[in-house]
Amino acid sequence: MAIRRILIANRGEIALRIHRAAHEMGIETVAVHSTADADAMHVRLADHAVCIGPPSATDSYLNVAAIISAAEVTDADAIHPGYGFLSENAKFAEIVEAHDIAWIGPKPEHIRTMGDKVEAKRTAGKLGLPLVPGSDGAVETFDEARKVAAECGYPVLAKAASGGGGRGMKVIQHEGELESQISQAKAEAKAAFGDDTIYIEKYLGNPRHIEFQVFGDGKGNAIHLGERDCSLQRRHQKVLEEAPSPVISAEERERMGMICANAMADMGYRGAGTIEFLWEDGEFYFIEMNTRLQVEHPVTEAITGVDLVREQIRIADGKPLSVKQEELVFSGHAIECRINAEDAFTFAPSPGKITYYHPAGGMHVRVDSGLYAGYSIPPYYDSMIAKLIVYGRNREGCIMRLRRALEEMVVEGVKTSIPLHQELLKQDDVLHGDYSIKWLEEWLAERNA
Ligand code: MV4
Repeated sequence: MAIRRILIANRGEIALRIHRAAHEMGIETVAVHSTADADAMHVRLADHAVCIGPPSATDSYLNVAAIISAAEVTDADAIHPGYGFLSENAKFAEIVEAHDIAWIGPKPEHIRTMGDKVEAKRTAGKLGLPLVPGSDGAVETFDEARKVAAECGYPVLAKAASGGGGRGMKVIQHEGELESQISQAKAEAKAAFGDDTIYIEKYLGNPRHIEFQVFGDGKGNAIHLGERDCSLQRRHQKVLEEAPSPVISAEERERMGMICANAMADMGYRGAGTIEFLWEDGEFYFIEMNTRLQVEHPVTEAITGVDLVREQIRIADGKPLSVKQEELVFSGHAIECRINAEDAFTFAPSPGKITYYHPAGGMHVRVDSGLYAGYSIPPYYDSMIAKLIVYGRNREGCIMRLRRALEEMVVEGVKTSIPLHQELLKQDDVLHGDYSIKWLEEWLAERNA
């Protein structure tokens, strides 16, 4: 019954992160990897390793049959999907469970609901989460769109129901461009997702991206672990995340957090989830829910002391949440810098061999990374090679320590985004926490002008 051996259906730092949690619980691990990842750190550390295909993710990390076969031959009794790849694939979750393998993730029905942004918004509304004003579900005709747009006031946004990550999203500034923008949104959505369903929302001009971490036991109990501010993004890629948000008071955290936790309890949500909001002028507006562990989960771990991966495994094993809401204490401040193998200012990818590596260390400094000297970063996957997570008693102390840690960290052989982070942490707006989702791209545009 109890989980003894977890297959990790992922790669890179998150595969290592999951391996560490498992081993700390006395659970064995199975690494599955593409031919390009045979020398990865998590493959070396895992108790068992199975090569599941060639470099292309479609043929390896997205290859359902190969992954299920690997679980069968290694006698794994659970699968952790990490983030990306198959983590939010409801069909895969169903297949895993149909093989009597524990799925370390939410119930497939909840993954499916939240994957459809129209369904997600309807569900969130029913559960009492505040929504962005807009259409009640999908918009079928231009007339209907015009009516909704007039009600919420221009500008509005056409969004793809199957979207996420900003694809199939079009701003409509005024009624004159409504038909052309909707047609374009539909065409993009059809091409990207094979589904041209769209819905309409009031366009928020200068919001922050603030997300709440939630956890449910699947039996009607749920907690929240506060928020993360992920507003510093470029092309929908987060660059730096922090917890708590510089603009959210303890009262506001408690109020919104409880709305989120109660919503998850009501739906019987199981496992880790993130409820994403846009925040503008003191108001929260639900946009999406992610039914997976997120890249930036360590900042929440730093300020709560809760090991989120351990918690995921416990819940998949039928155990209760290890912490009650009243017992959770938010303390101090944490910031994560995503370190990518790319040019710090052109953002061109920079794969290749690491000739020297020295991670930062010291008190309250965490580096999640599978890097080592001699490792070759393959060109086939995303460019994130390390996460530097720093904790401090307060935001100022955290930033001072983060600057110190960035000075210490050495990655040679490839270009990295370390210089970008060093530059960012000198900017007054960043130091003051005074930024929205537009800040980074505007700053980069100015700096390249
Ligand atoms: C919005 C918005 C403004 N108004 N919705 C982008 C991806 C998707 N997850 C939601 N997104 C947005 N939805 C309304 N009604 C602006 C964005 C948006 C954004 C959101 C979060 C973080 C970065 C962003 C960058 C550009 C646009």
